[in-house]
Amino acid sequence: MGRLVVVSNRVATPTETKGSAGGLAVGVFGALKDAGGVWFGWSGDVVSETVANAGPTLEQDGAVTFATVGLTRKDYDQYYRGFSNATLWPVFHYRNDLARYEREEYAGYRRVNAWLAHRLIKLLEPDDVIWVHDYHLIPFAESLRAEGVTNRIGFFLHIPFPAPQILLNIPPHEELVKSLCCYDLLGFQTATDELAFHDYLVRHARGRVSTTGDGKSEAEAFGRKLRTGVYRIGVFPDEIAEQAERYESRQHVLDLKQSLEGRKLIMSVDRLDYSKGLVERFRAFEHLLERSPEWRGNVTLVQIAPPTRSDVATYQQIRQDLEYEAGRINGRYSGLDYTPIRYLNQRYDRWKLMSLFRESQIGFVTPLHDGMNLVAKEYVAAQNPDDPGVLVLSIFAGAAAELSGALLVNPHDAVGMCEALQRALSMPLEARQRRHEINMEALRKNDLGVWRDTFLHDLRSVPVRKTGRA
Ligand code: GDG
Repeated sequence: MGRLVVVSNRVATPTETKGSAGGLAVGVFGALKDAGGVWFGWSGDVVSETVANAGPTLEQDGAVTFATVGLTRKDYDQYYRGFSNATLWPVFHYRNDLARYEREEYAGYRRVNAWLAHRLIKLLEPDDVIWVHDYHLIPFAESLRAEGVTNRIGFFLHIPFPAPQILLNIPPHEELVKSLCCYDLLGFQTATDELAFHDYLVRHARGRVSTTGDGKSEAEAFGRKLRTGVYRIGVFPDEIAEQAERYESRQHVLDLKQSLEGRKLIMSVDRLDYSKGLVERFRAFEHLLERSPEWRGNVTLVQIAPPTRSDVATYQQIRQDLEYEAGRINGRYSGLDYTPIRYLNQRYDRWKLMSLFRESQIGFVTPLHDGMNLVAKEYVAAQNPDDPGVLVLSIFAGAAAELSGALLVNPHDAVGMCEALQRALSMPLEARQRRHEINMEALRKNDLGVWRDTFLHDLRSVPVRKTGRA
């Protein structure tokens, strides 16, 4: 079996792969450790051109090499802040209204992809299998192929793939899809995303899609053949359950409990991003207080929202909007000893978060669009099976297709969300337990290991190419 080479915009540090930093890093690292290999990508540093070109910096951890490069200010602005996060991210999340398109940024995006691919080449061995992650790196395989690389290359899209009519808003949509067709295997989070991609190929690229014997799809477009599949990302539920229980008796949980004075707790955790539906969520909670006076003073919403991409303008706006809403609602419903919304604009330790989930009666997860949403899965895994909380989940999270024990809501319907909260707050123990069991079964059946191993198995089964250029 050849080595594994993982390519992602950001590379986890060796310490981050060891435990509490995030499930994904741990999951991907597990596969790297088994096969041996390289994790390649941006270090997160903005550096001078000389330093950038001197990279990659190598750090060895057993059979795994962490290989990172810095980006120049111009590359960071055009590739990361620009086309990736101000064009692709909003459009792929159906927020064309927040997207901008600049030709220079797109050119920078392609230039950085080509440059990154070139820097990886000297680390590659002939049998390596290459697994590229996410929207920052759509043209990466095309750049490798242009340099004659024939290795198997797979791509996993962590965010939604938009319906063609939405994708058409990005002027170079055809080039992007053509670039995707340079991969051997494309993985999507949900059947809806895969279908949207097929739809584009058939209706806008004169492509063909067929089903293989093993239920996977084969596509042909732009003179290239590739496979596509649905690989729903998961978590390691038993590890989360264990850690959440272990942290349950720590001081932070005791402090929280004491401060709640017997009130019910609704928990939400999201990166501060407009795709997560935070403003709509606050308004739904406001409806609850407005329509159900019996809950005033008796329920608290804790929203943890660590800032991300804070140098992108649309992210500054969502922060302002949210601060305004939290202030307005708290002004309206606070008492001398009661604040309805506790809005925490900071990052917390992972296991601390899981123990807070365990303490709460509701996990309120209502993105407007989300590839999967791991918070929803983490919330379920962290519950105490003897007295589990209820997950209130948006129909627009990829996770909604699996977690049929959740109360599903439309995040644009404030009253509907408020009704789901009312239902969850007064749900009898037996019903909560039944729903929790259904959700846990789904998590165990399709955990992070299954996601990773099926993708890699399918990628390794693709016939190897004879030439780099497709
Ligand atoms: C993308 C896609 C897809 C959050 N706050 C803190 C913290 N987190 C952790 C959560 C969770 C992760 O970050 C967030 O994952 P999500 O899946 O919810 O969302 P995105 O960041 O948008 O991820 C998404 C995912 O990729 C994987 O494919 O599911 O759809 O958008 O693990 O717990 N972790 C810590 N402190 C925090 O304050 N430690």
